[in-house]
Amino acid sequence: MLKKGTLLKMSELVKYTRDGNVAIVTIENPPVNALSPGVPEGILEGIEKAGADREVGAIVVIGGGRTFIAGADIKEFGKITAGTRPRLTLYPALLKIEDSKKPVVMAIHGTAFGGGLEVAMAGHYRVAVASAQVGQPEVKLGIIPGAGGTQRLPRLAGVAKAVEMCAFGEPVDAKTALACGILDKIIDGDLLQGAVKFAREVTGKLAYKTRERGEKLHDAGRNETVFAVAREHARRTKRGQTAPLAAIEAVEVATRGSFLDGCDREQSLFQECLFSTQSKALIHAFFGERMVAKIPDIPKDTKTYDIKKAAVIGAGTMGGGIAMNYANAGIPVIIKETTQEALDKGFAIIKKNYQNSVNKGKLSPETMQLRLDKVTLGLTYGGFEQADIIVEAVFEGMALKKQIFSEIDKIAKPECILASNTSTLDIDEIASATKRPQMVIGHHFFSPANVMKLLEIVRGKATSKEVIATSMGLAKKLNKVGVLAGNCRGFIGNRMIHCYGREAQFLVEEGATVEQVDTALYDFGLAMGPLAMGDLAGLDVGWRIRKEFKHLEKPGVRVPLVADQLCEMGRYGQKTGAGWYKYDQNRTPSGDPVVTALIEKLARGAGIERRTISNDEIVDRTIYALVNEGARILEEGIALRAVDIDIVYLNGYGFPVWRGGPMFYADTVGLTNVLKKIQEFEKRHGELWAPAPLLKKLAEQGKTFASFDAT
Ligand code: T1G
Repeated sequence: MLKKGTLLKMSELVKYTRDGNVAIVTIENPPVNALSPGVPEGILEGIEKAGADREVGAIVVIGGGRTFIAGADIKEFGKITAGTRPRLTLYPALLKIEDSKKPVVMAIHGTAFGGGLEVAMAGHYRVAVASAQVGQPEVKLGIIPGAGGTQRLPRLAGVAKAVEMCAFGEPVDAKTALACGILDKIIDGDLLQGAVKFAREVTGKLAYKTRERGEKLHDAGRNETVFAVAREHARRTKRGQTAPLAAIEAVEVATRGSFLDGCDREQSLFQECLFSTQSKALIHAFFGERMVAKIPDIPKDTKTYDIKKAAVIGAGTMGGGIAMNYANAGIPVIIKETTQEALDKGFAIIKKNYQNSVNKGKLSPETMQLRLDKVTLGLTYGGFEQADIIVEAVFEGMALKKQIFSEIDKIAKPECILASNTSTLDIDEIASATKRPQMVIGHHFFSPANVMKLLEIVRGKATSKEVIATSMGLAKKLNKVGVLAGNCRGFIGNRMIHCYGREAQFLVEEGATVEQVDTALYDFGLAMGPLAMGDLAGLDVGWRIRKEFKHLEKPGVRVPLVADQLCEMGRYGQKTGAGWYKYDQNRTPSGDPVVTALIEKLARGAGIERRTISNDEIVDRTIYALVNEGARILEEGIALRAVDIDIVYLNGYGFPVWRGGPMFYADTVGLTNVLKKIQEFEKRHGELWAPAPLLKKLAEQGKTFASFDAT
């Protein structure tokens, strides 16, 4: 007889032990116990071994380390779609688990996501600690559950909850999972002990197979509404994406036919999605978001500073939002302004932002108060001497920034990081105003700073590795995606968006309407067209930057004509009620004949022959302008990898995630085709369209930006 704790290696990845009459199957596949090859087999071996052991009355399956199973091994998908790895077939294994004669108790901590939840649902019971989460996030990878998730989840949790989880991909916490029927019990204290105890209690009792439970499936009237509402919501919130609709279809099939028929339909939908470009793009984004944290010349064990106190200079839109990020992370933050009025206005906006979240049920009033209590207001540098980081978020002017950096250089403690939220200006020049350039770095947040995920971290020539490493870790703590950029005008994002916006404006000068340009890009998948985006951000922001850099403009090179004129007319966009569009009191935009007349007048004055322009040309001229400049940024080392550029655009500029980012999109079009178009534009529009040398080289070699990253 096996004594308690006897270890039998079922495979490298799954352990088999016994605690009296309960067999314990433990998955050991760090970091997240993904269902890599060998894991499903090991689980099955363990269950079969327990089934054959007369001393065993029940079985517990549990994850070793920090979590249960976080899903199929996403790293395998590329091999499957490339045909070098057989297709995923978890079904038979899950049916065998379900057919176990002895009750199988799934013990969940951390996350049971995707295939992890599907394995758990093939068990007869599921118990979890209160901090556990369960979910089917596959749609975030452009796929759907591929191992019976869309068939078992409605049987446990009901059709509405299953549609919500499978089509939108958000996890649910243990309390919700218990309430809706996914979990049977929440374990207080040690999970394994609780699960073994639970297993003993159910030993010998009749155990239901999830696939045979149908009581929650059949409410035709209600189901019809559930599917219709979900489809409408998916079309609106997951615009352009195919997987959410496929997931809804798979759940719908579960309500109509047998379990096995449902699994067949699910499998064919899963395969269609897995082999789609959208899925490849979303998986590219998933791994890219983790890749950007890896900086080749900054070792993982680089010393970092402890950020326990922050200070922000400027309580404007950006400063207030930045301060909220620190308060949200539980880091006390001082906000300094120059007048009480500006301070009060800024704090009022912070309070309104939190109240909005409370009103939407996203935040409890208690948490709002906790966060507000982290914020201290001041009109002086009082308290700055204790700060571990000071973030400057004032007006985008070099003179003012240098003055501020020279002031805080005298006040801040030696190990305090001095960060600028500048969106474009030279970090080295700002650092030159201090005696500690090694402590100076760019922390470029994106508006609204408390919402947008992207944090562009700009290293100056002198910025120390410790300050960079601290900044990358701080990004995660602030729930941001930190991307490291080199120092140049506009860094990564704004340098590229300058070219994108330039082409959008050229297109309206050449004959496209304002609405046509914005609609073409909205239909491509952008959250908002470039001209509408300018109106939202404020046309005066770009106007001020153009004036700051006027002296750098090359004579004879075409520049946009209209935006500066709009600003001269006081048309800054939404904030003044008019820009490219005119806005009613609800900020609803409409076309403005004044703008049309202005465009025609300026085009005529510049001798620009207006013509009918296709939507395809609009998309190519604007998106390839991003790609061409992105290739230059890559070649200059301003971005470490092409995927870093993609992550910037997915998290800071509303680029459709299911297209993977501008560089991934260019790879899917084929760099040869992209180069050909750019060369056409160069012939027609001159040097602004000179192909980036790296793009030209990769295209001529038949390579991709992905291959560049792989070198
Ligand atoms: N496969 C392979 N690697 C994974 C992985 C996965 N499923 N999940 C995470 N990793 C890697 C990740 O790349 C990183 O690697 C490390 O683990 C830590 O991850 C059959 C077909 C679980 C909430 O979509 O949501 O199941 O950078 O930094 O912040 O129907 O990882 O260290 O080299 O994110 O603590 C469905 C995806 C798959 C879950 C943990 N499952 N993962 O977050 O750590 S499809 C998912 C996550 C599927 C079935 C279908 C998160 C996490 P590296 P991390 P974390």
